Amino acid sequence: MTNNESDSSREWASQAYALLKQKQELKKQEDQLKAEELKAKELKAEELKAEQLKVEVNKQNFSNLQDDTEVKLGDFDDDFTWSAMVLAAQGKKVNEISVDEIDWLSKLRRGLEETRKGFVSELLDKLGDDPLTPESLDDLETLLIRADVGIDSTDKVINALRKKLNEEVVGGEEGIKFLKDELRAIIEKPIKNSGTNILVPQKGKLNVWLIVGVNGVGKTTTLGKLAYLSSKSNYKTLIAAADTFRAAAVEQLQVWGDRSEVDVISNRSKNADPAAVVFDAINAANKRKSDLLLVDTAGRLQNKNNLMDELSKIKKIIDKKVPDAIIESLLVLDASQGQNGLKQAKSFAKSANLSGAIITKLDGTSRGGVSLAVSAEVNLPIRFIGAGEGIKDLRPFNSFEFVEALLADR
Ligand SMILES: Nc1nc2c(ncn2[C@@H]2O[C@H](COP(=O)(O)OP(=O)(O)O)[C@@H](O)[C@H]2O)c(=O)[nH]1
Ligand SMILES: [Mg+2]
Repeated sequence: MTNNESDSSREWASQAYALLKQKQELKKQEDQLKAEELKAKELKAEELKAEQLKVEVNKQNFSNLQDDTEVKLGDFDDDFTWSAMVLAAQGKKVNEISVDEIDWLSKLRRGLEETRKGFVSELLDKLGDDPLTPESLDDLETLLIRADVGIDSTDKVINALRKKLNEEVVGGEEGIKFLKDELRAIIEKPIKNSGTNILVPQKGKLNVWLIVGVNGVGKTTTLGKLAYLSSKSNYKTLIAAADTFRAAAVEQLQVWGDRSEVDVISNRSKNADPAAVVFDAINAANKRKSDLLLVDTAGRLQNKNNLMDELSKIKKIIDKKVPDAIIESLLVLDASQGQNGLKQAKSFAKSANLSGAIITKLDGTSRGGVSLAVSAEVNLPIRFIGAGEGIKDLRPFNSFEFVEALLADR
């Protein structure tokens, strides 16, 4: 190797060394950048998780109001024991159960007592502890129809039981359990189809819930209870008084608004246009970044076409003003109207593009079974049920609790 050659190779080596150093430096910077990026991502994920947790908590609050200032625990009675058992059967831990939940379940059980008396007690007498017979199936069929469960769902249950009976001996106890499962499956079907287990406002968007139904079924009352449930669960809530037909409707709604500390957007001038009220309410909701706008609507049946026109006009306004709003059209049905409620559901479903049902007045009626008919024959998910006139007498629908309350004596 000549001197020249060794110089140039030293040169090369030093250049290579510098290049390598540079590369290493670059790699170090790159790694650092990557680490920072990762950290940022982790932070973002944590933020997201916290946000989700908040949403979850709100969701839970929605179905599990923790505010028990008004509610007092009753005696440690049969209702209490039953309610606690139903909650436990769903995997709830003792420390997750609130007084409100127990109170509500007791109320629901008492509310469905009339339905139960005319249905379950007789059923239990008939079925007893003996194995089921084809005759007892006939009796059961009659009972289900009488409780307004509806022909479709009754057929489904009876056929399933008959099939089971052909394959094996079915004891009374086992028959009841099978019956409960079948009934629950019927109510759960539309809920599963909807892809949403419990209806809650979606965050980051305006949710508009149209409360529809014929006169007197409990729309305004239900809306009042929903406003309370929603604002207590930290959703920014607003009410639109779009029933402009009844003079006293706005006052009635204002009372509920005051009770739940939710503002009511209304237009008290005579012959105000419901769609115009909704227009104003959407402006207000946008300005305030509301999560949920509850719209009370009129329900005069004598001019049903007008009613449907009105509803579609309201929907058009919402679509135009807030295209990404999430609209729910919830049909309110009065359980005490039995088969009539089913008829209403069918006619509204045809023209009002419903997304769910709310069953009210489950307290003190003997026709709670209509909930099953609505699920099976109109394919509507039941979202809430009301059992009383108080502000807390409305809860997200839970098929397990409903069926247990319906068949509570066993
Ligand atoms: N017992 C009972 N009464 C209810 C229930 N929901 C509403 N009501 C009553 O039913 C009547 C009509 O209710 P309202 O909300 O004005 O019906 P709307 O015409 O559909 O708005 C009122 O007297 C309410 O107090 C409920 O769950 N149980
Ligand atoms: Mg009303």
